[in-house]
Amino acid sequence: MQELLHQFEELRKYIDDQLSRYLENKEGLLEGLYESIRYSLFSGGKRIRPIFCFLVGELFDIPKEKLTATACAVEMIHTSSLIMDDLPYMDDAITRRGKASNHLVYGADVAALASMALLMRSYQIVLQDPSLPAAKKSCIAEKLASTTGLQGMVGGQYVDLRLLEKTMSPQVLEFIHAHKTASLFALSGTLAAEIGEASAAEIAAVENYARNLGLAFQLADDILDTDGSKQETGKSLKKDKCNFVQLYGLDKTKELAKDYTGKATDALQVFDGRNEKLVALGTMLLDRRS
Ligand code: GRG
Repeated sequence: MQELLHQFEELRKYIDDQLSRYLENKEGLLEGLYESIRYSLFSGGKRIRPIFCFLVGELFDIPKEKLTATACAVEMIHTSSLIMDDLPYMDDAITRRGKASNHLVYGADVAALASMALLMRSYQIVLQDPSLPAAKKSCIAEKLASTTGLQGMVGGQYVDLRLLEKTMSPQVLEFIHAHKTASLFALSGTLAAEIGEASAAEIAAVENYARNLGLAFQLADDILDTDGSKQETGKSLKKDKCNFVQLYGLDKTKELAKDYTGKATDALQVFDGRNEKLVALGTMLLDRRS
């Protein structure tokens, strides 16, 4: 386990360096906007999605360089969505990762631009990546767009903002988290599998693992929202209109998180003998306190 934690730390450093490289500013007039982007991008995120991308890459012996743009693109999308999610006309959150939300430091106008710029930059770094063949790049860009757009995170956020409070149903809540959270997890893993020329069965196994883990991750988030502290999570708590704990209670939510983690682990059987790191990642996410 110690070895794995060390590997994650090394990967985090690598991801941070690469993100800095992708966000180098060569235009003085834009410095304020870059500052706002860097403020959120380098504010202590766990980098779980790109780490997952690299772990799947290991299953298929993909050199790290070939996954760098994709892994960083996913992290840019994640940060873009956090900045937007915190805006006054969305969740109106005042803290994120233990710091004031982006819009409280730079203004809602600049925060919205920072979110938009990160999203666009994510597509651009994939499309400009010299290590990927053109067909692969357009396939990745299409998947990035569908996961973030109407059929993905934007759709999930709409249902969250407009329909959740009215219905308070488990189906609606699952729809929201499948689209807002699990879909980006799934994308990180399946893109790595596709870059590694995995078989259809292997890609399906990674997707199955990631979708279940993504939901377990969200359940753990809702548990932390109830029994965690602001110091642990670094964000405003109890802002949810309706979450799994409110629907099912704390004990049942903990049980469900375990069930989804179990389903995620089961999906890895096809990688028998080389799936230990992904199994460990599942346990770490289930037990996380931040
Ligand atoms: C701009 C792509 C885009 C989408 C617009 C605002 C929106 C639609 C969607 C919101 C999606 C969202 C914020 C989902 C929450 C996902 C979640 C559980 C975040 C916490 O992830 P961690 O714990 O965060 O990995 P860190 O801080 O470690 O990076």
